[in-house]
Amino acid sequence: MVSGRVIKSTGSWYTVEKAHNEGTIAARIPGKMRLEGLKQTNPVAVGDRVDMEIQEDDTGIIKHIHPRENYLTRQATHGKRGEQIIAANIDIGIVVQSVRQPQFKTGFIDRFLITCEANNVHPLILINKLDLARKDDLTRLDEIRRLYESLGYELMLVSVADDVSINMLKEHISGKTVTLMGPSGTGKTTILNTLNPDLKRTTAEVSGFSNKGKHTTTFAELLPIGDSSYVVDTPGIREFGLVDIDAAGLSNFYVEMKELRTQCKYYNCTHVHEPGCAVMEAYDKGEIHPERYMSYLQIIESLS
Ligand SMILES: Nc1nc2c(ncn2[C@@H]2O[C@H](COP(=O)(O)OP(=O)(O)OP(=O)(O)O)[C@@H](O)[C@H]2O)c(=O)[nH]1
Ligand SMILES: [Mg+2]
Ligand SMILES: [Zn+2]
Repeated sequence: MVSGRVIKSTGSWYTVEKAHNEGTIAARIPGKMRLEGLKQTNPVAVGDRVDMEIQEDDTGIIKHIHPRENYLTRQATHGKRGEQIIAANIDIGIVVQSVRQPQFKTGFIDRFLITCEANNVHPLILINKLDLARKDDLTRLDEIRRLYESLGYELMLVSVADDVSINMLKEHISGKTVTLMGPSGTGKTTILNTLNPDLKRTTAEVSGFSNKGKHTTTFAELLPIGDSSYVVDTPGIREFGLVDIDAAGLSNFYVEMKELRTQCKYYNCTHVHEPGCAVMEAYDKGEIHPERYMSYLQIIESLS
């Protein structure tokens, strides 16, 4: 058996890297494994560590997938049911937003953070296109930075034309496997191309009419940055779907609520209208940021 990490998937063939700079093996999975895929449409995902049996023609048959430390999913596309694993064994999940074109939404960030909390993924909030910021944007960005940093999250402001900011990002992800997720047009692919100019991946103008991107990126792959990092670019998404989270459990994934919720009178308190709610009490005392509580209420509503 030979072990390695899946860096690319075409659906029927997988590219498996034995170790950094030690060459790759083209591998397949036995038909049986496909059927075992439960909720997900892809049984093997990029980022998976696998054991392969090497055939006479030097291709591999994947026999075993190591337990995943974590993974992120998205709704399957092309009318398929279920969800698709974007990548497994992710060191940092990056949510990409832009200052303008399109304008960032804290609701999107919160949904991403909830997903990371629920999936054991370390998040980073990346706000791009700082060059487009006007004076009032800067005040708002400062507010947002203080809000998320006070909750213990990391936030970086970058602009692809600003080498200093891009180098800071490069430094931050050094040696790590990271995913880039966010709305179309926020600059995910442009950031990737700036981090590794050899990649030359397709990007698109944000259309002036709708101010939305054009959903340029259509498949996922672990792409190398320097000689120790990997980035997974993903197609833009309009909204971050929350899988397997219900109203009574949502506050588990709000870092400022998860301890408090155990002090509520009712164990299944949703912190919206219940008497004896410790979360609402904390909110009234100004201990929970209004924006976060508002986003919580909006998400609760979307869940029911
Ligand atoms: N002003 C400015 N424009 C940027 C910046 N980064 C990216 N852009 C532009 O934003 C547009 C969209 O960039 P993409 O990289 O294609 O966006 P994406 O997030 O990959 O979009 P999808 O693949 O559709 O999800 C392009 O016209 C980029 O040139 C930046 O820092 N500043
Ligand atoms: Mg893209
Ligand atoms: Zn409560």
